[in-house]
Amino acid sequence: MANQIFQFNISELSKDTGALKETFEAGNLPAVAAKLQATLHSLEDVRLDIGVTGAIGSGKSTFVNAIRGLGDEDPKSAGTGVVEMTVEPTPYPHPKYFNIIIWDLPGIDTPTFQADEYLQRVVVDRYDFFIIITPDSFTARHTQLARGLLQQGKGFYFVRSKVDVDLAASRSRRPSTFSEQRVLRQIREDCWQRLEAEGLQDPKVFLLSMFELGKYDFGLLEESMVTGVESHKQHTLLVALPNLSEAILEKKASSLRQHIWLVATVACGINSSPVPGVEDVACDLYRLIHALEGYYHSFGLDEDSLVKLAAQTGQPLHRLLEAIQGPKTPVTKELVVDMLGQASRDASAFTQELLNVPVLGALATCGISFATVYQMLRLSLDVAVEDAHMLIQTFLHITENRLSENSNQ
Ligand SMILES: Nc1nc2c(ncn2[C@@H]2O[C@H](COP(=O)(O)OP(=O)(O)OP(=O)(O)O)[C@@H](O)[C@H]2O)c(=O)[nH]1
Ligand SMILES: [Mg+2]
Repeated sequence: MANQIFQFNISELSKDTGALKETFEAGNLPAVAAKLQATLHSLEDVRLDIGVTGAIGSGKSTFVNAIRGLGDEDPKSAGTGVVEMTVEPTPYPHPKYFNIIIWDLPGIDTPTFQADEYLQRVVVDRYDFFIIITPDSFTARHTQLARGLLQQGKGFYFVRSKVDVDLAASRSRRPSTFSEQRVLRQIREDCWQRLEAEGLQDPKVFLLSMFELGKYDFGLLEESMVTGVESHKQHTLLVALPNLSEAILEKKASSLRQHIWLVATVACGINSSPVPGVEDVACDLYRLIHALEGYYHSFGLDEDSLVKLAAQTGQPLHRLLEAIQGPKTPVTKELVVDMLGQASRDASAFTQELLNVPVLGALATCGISFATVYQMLRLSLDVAVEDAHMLIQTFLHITENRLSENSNQ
């Protein structure tokens, strides 16, 4: 099993960095680690800009906040309300991943709206893709904008917001025959028909309530955004997305798992020093603190995220902390040393497997360190993934948020 993981990852990575495999085989670990460090940095530095547009009052700013995991009252939130708020393109960096910028764009419903002018005004080239929001039917203005984006080669997703309002209205008007699925299907079909009537083929439409983001189509939107973005930006976007669907948790886990060997090589190959109390293991503890903090941020297990989740779900923080298996304190050197000590007890069998992989012969010199670090990261990631699944199932009651009717997206 371990052999397969390594062979897969090495061949994947060597596609990107041609000389890497040769360097590995030449046994030059510092050179390999330096290259991998550059790869890690480039993964962390990728910039991503998302433009959020739509009519005045459609819910643009509320979406900008929600996708960054913020409520309306957070100091870093975009202003929201019933009077027109967003007049100029305004950048809102993700609170944990500053290289991801969500742009709150002006409304598209000015009397003289022209898509070309609008796109020029908001500097269309700046964005990786757009979200076009409406709380009611899509109009010619939305499709004009979409066509403008198609001409510029920019991707976009349509969001039909405030579906909670439609559902509540329908429920109160026709309580005896109300069917949530039927109302959602009608909204979806109306969106498709109007967009297709305006000449847009196969429009991607996602039904959302910004106040119950985990329901309806948000998980599908997350998956589509990740798949649609350029491949070198996928990991960056993925780890930053809210943990509101089982599918997104699994995708995050798989992307982070693929990087474990990379982090372990850098941690053992650069700035490594003996780990006190853990025999034969030398590594860079700060690199590991950074990696573990990355896991906890991405899966919403850091203190800030747990405090927010407690407030959102009305649960006392200590209940959430009792329920998680992973660390309940900030990641310190002492904690990492302790985790390495635990991992070293299981690492020796793994070390043997590792040394049997020919291309990793270069790592033989630091085989025990590498195996221990790898094992620690792998166990920590697995626990973080389990905790994240448990949190969304137990506290957010999300088990499956795919709608069967949405099968054509
Ligand atoms: N019920 C419900 N209300 C929503 C939803 N999304 C936004 N709202 C509310 O709609 C109002 C307008 O939302 P904003 O996010 O300020 O809309 P905007 O598009 O940024 O508006 P401008 O900046 O004025 O163009 C606010 O009162 C929001 O709370 C939703 O999905 N459901
Ligand atoms: Mg606004």
